[in-house]
Amino acid sequence: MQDGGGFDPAALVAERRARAAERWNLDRGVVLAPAGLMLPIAGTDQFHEYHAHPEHRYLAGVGQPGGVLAFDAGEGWTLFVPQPDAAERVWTGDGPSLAAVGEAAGLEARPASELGAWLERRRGEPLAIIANDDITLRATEYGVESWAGLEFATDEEESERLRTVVAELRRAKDPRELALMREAAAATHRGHVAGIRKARAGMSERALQIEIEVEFFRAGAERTAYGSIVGGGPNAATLHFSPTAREFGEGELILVDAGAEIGGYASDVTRTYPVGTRFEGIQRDLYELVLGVQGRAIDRARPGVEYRDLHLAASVETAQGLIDLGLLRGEAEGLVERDAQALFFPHGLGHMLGLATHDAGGCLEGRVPSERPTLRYLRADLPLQPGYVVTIEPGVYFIRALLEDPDLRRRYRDDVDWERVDGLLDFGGIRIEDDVLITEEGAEVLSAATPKSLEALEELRREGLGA
Ligand SMILES: [Mn+2]
Repeated sequence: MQDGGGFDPAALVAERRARAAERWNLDRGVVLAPAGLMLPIAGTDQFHEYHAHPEHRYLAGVGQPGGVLAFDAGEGWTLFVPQPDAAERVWTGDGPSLAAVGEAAGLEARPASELGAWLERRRGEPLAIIANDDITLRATEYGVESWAGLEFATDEEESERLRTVVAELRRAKDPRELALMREAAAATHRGHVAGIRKARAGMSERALQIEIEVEFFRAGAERTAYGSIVGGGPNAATLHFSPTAREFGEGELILVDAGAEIGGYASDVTRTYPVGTRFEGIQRDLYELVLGVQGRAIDRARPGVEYRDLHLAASVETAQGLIDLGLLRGEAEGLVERDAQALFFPHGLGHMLGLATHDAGGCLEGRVPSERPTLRYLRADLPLQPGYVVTIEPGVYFIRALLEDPDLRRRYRDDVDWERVDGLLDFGGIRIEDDVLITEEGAEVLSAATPKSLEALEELRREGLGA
């Protein structure tokens, strides 16, 4: 089936499988990539929201609960998909036909009831399992009568090698993936703009979350890519804050980190804006600082650049900005060597984005995350290449858990103007996050439409408040 972008989605998924098989380079044996099963909510007859394992979804192009993508080194790929029986069809419907699933996958799809016999014919062969490895424990739910009876020689190390290959392939997005990520970014844009217009003093974080998410869904989102973060005032300092009934107060900032998911692909965008119509005083200074750091990081992002270097440059610039504002004292590079800026910017510059919000393959093989506060939460450590999608999301926060820690206050006694910091403990925080596609020439911001300049945000706030 031809898509609007002039490519054939099923053929692109077939290409992914061909690349994986080539790089796996197996002479014999079997690889299983189960999607995962529906997970019951304990004590009820309900299930958690289903999310197919991204490795299955990447290689199969679909993500049916209980689906298994199977590979035989000699015969190639087969997709097994559960078919509901009559009783299940009464309650949950027929579901997609085998033919439809197979067409989307670019493969012949077989009923899951045939998986047992397919495995039986390969009894005792070397076996690797990627994606969801629950099949050895819950075989009957995948339609396999007895796992132990198959006498497979499962090889953990080999499974890990094959997983790593898939994670590496997933870094550079193909045209179908990029089309979905653009759709997700467009839906996210609609939600954020609605939020920026509708926020006001007296509205709760939960109410704003609903206004934003309803636009995601109206624009085609299947789910939110992650739990939306909406924090007003001091709550904006909590990096992954779950919205509450707390109402926004006059003069506060609102931080919204929320993204739509379409076709399994995530968008991840953060905007920070005033409850009123203007960023005031220190809000304005700190917003300009974070916006400058973010803009320069995006400008530097291009093929060959180490993501870690972008993060370190952003750390030095954040330190310099905090020195200029009188919150830190000393010299920026020396402060970063001692991790002083991490008191205010305690997370990484961003991460890979795709079938997961924190997508696979973020660290080059062999690179071990550092324990240093500046690097501890850096989720991407690799040279950027065309087709990679990363987030770039610096921030500055006043986090009580760090700034009231007596050990940290002692360690950074001379580096921080503690009196000023103590006056800002209820400030909250500022984060600005965009989704960035690395291109041959540099970078394209997929979320560029969503306003972030001071002027654009203030104008939208005036419009929204009718001011
Ligand atoms: Mn993010």
